[in-house]
Amino acid sequence: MKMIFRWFPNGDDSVTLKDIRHIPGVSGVATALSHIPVGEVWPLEQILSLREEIAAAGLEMEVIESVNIHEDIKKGLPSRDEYISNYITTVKNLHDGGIKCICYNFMPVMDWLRTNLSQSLSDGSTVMSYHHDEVLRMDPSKMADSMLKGANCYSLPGWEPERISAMVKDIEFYKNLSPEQYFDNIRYFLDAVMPFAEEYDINFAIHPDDPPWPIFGLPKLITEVDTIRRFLSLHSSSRNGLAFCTGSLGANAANDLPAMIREFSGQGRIHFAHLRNVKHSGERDFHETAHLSQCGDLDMFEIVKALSDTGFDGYIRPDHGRMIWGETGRPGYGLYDRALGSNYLLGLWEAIRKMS
Ligand code: CS2
Ligand code: MN
Repeated sequence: MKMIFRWFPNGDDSVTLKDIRHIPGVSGVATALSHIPVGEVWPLEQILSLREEIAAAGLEMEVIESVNIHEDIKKGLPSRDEYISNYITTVKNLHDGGIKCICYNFMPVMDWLRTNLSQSLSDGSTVMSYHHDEVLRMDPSKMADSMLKGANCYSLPGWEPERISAMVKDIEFYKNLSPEQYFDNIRYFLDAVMPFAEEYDINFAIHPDDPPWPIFGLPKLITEVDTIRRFLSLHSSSRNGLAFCTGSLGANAANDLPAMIREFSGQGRIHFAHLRNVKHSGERDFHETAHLSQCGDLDMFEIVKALSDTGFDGYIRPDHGRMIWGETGRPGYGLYDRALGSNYLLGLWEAIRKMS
């Protein structure tokens, strides 16, 4: 297992590589060439120069989060073949650049969604939260504005300008696409790309839908044990795996996360784990919390134990944290609370390993 930390290059992060290097036990970063528009090839030179910058700080770059999937692939349009071919070239270049794991998602239109990016907790910290009633009242054309307003001038992963401009039209498009067709579209993508994942020894880790239920009538893929089983069965290669995000899947209290980890990690299909905690305030309402079990509704001990018991040897990163100690930055991605979280998780990992 390697503990890594998400980091955004090109000055688009309040956290520096030097800061990350000071967190004990963190060996590398999950990062991306996020300035390249979705669908274009990532040039090898740019991958190598990012790798050098990270190596110069004493850290590894083995995980990409994310190589986003062009909307035409998700929609199943004829133009998808060209975007898939670009994707495959990017995979080859990433292999040549030493990458071992690619995280991606197949969420239509938008990536994750929250209704408040800085809700105050009783301890004075702020976190991101989600209230389903507010989403039902949301005007999709204003949604991007309200997300970006709370982003403190940093980019928000999954809320890239090219997505935002097409958002309203895209929501309409998906109204005529059945969940079956959506599964077919990801199958088409996997059939094309997985042979190259094999050839280039790269693990693919799909991120769950966040939140894991339909919004604006959009199809959802990775939400619970059944849909994950179905997704994994679309392509039997062990390279076709998961980024198991406890905060995303855990937003649905019915998901038994340790049991899911035992099943999927036991099959060698979890390549990346995003560990964070959430507190439910209603069936479809939650806010994010510090990583400790006692701060939210997820049992982080059982989650880490399930990973350890099943011989997990992929990457873990602390996911969204609180904003604390006066820090300002990209919501969820400050330094302090994620640093605390990583070391709590490393502590659990060490204790569980030594006791087993
Ligand atoms: C999110 C996502 O939960 C998370 O990690 O911040 O943006 C995530 O990075 C992507 O969905 C992965 O493709
Ligand atoms: Mn995540």
